[in-house]
Amino acid sequence: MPKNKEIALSRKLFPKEFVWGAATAAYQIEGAVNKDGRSPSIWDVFSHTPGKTFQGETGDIAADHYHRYKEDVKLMRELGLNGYRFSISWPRIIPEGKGAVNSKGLDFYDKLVDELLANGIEPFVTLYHWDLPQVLQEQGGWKERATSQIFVEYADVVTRRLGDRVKAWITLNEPWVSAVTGHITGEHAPGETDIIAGVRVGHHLMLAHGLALPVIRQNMTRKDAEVGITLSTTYVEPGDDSTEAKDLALLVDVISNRLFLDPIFKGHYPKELPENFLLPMLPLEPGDLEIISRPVDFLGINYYFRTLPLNVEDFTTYKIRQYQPPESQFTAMGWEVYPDGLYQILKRVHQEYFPGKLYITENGAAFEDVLEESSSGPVVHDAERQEYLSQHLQAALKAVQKEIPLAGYFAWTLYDNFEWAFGTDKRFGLVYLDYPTQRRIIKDSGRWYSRFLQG
Ligand code: IFM
Repeated sequence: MPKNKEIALSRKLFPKEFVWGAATAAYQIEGAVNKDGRSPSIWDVFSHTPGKTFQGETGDIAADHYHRYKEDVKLMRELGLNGYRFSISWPRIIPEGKGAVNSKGLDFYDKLVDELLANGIEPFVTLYHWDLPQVLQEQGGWKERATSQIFVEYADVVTRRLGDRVKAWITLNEPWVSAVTGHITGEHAPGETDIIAGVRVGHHLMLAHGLALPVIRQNMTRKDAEVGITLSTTYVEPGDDSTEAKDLALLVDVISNRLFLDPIFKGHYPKELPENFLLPMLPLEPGDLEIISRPVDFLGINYYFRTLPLNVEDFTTYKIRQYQPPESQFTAMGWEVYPDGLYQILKRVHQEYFPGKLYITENGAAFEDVLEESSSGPVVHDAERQEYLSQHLQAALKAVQKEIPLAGYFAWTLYDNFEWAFGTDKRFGLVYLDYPTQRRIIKDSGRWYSRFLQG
């Protein structure tokens, strides 16, 4: 770790009210899948289907957060966080997807929010982070327009109960991933491989977001509350000097970044989409784009890596060959470490879309962590993750110094958890999770983040 970087990077250089947090998602951490009336989500069904996840792992127990939330909030406080981004499990709240509300489900999040506030930690709540109730999937899931309206009912129930205390509401996490990885490549739940399904899902998610906005606004009675959405982003550059790579880079940028940025902030799907591609499949109805482009208070940016497209391997499953710079470092996910991409994305989004306020709602890296014994107890020396965080915080600082309205940073993730199809094989946490004992061990990167936060 270069010392001068650590010295240059100081919390004091960021605005006083900057939110410093970590993020998680319900299915990745909660476990307790059969507890207190929760029904199965699409991820329960998918992960229990042989061959879908690493060694057939599931989120049945995960980090057992449902039972250990108090201990986890204590851990956040120990780290010095003043924000925590988590998601609500829809099948805990409305087990049948629509209709009857399960008060025990609401009670859990009620207690969690109170615990956070009592510890000086602002709750940032995502309403949908990929765990659709399975009963709704059986009726067509997000492919059906009706699901957008059902989401509004669910959002209404949750925000009515927690709206007096939650600082920020995030309607959806990474709708791109729900649509593409869940319905086109099939690597995520519900595991479909149909481009038409993917396009319908993407549009209905956008619609759900727009339809829910006024309802959430009405219910968020906390004075300084905000509502927005979190999108996945990647910084795209051509993989080489060929015309093919340059053209493909433009298209990949349109598909990966602008597909949802444009409708939300400009009220239309990207005009650069080839005429006969995706657009004819859109289940667009009059007035949809006005709903989708209703104003938000902030945009959440999830940034992990740069994309360097060379050529197309198979467009129907969105397989693109990429250049891998030999001098670059890659994480255990095979993602290039490219901190300047974070700055470039923030700058570009600010200049082209004017969201007014930005949060980095996820940023982090998986590396091969090794748990070691030391005289003071178990330790994880994850210097690569520490360096990753430090470099990305430098990029965030540069954005702040250039007057980009960045208001917070949430590391992905608080502790190791169920990394979707990769199960427990990929560890992104600031805190190591020893799954057999459920022991939480702060990694060196977590200690570093904590020292940074505590000045
Ligand atoms: O674990 C995921 C998270 O649920 C959504 N964003 C990317 C993370 C790392 O893959």
